[in-house]
Amino acid sequence: MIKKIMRKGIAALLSAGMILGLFPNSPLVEAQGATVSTTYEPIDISGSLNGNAIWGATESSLDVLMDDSAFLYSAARFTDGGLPTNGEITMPDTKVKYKLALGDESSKAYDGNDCIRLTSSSQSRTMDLRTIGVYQKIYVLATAGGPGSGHYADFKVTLNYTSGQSVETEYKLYDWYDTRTVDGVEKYCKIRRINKGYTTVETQSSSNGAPVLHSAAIQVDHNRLLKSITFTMNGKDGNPSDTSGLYCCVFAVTGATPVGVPGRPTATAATDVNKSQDGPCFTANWTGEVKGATGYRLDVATDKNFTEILPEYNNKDVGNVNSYKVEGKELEPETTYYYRVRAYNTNGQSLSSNRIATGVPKWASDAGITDKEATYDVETDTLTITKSKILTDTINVPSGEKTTIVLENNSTVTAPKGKTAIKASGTNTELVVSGDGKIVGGDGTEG
Ligand SMILES: [Ca+2]
Repeated sequence: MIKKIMRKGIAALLSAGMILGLFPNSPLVEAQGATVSTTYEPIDISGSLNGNAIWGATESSLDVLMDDSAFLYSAARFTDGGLPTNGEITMPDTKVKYKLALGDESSKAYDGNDCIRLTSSSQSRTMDLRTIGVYQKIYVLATAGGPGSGHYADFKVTLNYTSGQSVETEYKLYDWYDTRTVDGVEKYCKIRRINKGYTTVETQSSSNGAPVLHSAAIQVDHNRLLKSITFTMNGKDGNPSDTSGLYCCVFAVTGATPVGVPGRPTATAATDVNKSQDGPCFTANWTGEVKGATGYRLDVATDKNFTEILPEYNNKDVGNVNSYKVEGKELEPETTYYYRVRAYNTNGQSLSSNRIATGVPKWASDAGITDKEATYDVETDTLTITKSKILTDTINVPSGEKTTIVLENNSTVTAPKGKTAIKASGTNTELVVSGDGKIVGGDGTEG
């Protein structure tokens, strides 16, 4: 029987906020194990949101503006022209799927910051990809306020790769009341807006479907790992000195694979893990049922978001195999590594597989928990403790994330003397402790 146990002391340390979790790591459209046309993977932009352009379900309309005169709104406010409360938007022609930033419940949709907003006083913003990926194209859903119909904001998107290169793409971001057809830019017309100071939907004076959001595709080097994207506003009609009254808002970013790439492979548990001083190594494994794959590329990192990839194992072509021994001078003893793979064929690479950890995360080993006493699932952020343990230090779960600790086999976790057993702090941190085991204080009292 699973019972939820939580020490009062722990509960008090929990932040009330929930992790946003706006964008799942799994793609919205996917056909596992088969060659697929194009897969779209919404990219998490939650860490970069600095603008509030959508009137959320419960927030004050006084806090919201897209440009200096109007704002968008959630369908929780008005269904006519409101942005969907699940955040999912599909473009009418290309069927590109976006996921807009929103709260974790539809009753709170779009409350708080909901876009990357560039203004004359904040002309550039870099978005770090939460999980670094390989794509053929990046789609950006954005719109501009201020240039006026027939004009545009000069808008730059810089793709920064883990290998060090940066590639800049420049395009015209048209006014949200500009409904002309532009090559390569698709319009999303199912929105309306509310004027500043009002709480009712603007009377639509035009019959042309404005306002609109613009969706544009940007080519990506699909042989490189994309690390971050920098958005820069560069003036009206190509004049960098004319930024007054211009507003550029990015609402969502989606990555797409090339057409005809293999389906996403499934990584499986590491074997032959050796963390000793004498030649640390492990074998990475994945399933071989992916049709159409002619080979695989492997990433190995020291963090689960792959921001610290080992140079030797950065998008490494390991050939058409289903396991690979990871070793070499870059590997340190007593260290947990994270890996994932992508299948490729002549068309390009699939989306990245699930991630596998070679042992318990650092926040667990820092408290004295060893790989023999616990297992760790990266995708669900779950640490499962299977043996009784006297901690050498407090377990400090990562801040800003949702972590689950499961106590199995009636295991007892004993707090270090004079210290808390488990601590969660920081905003948007959530901790769930469950299982049939228990936590006791360092003095032997029931936790
Ligand atoms: Ca909002």
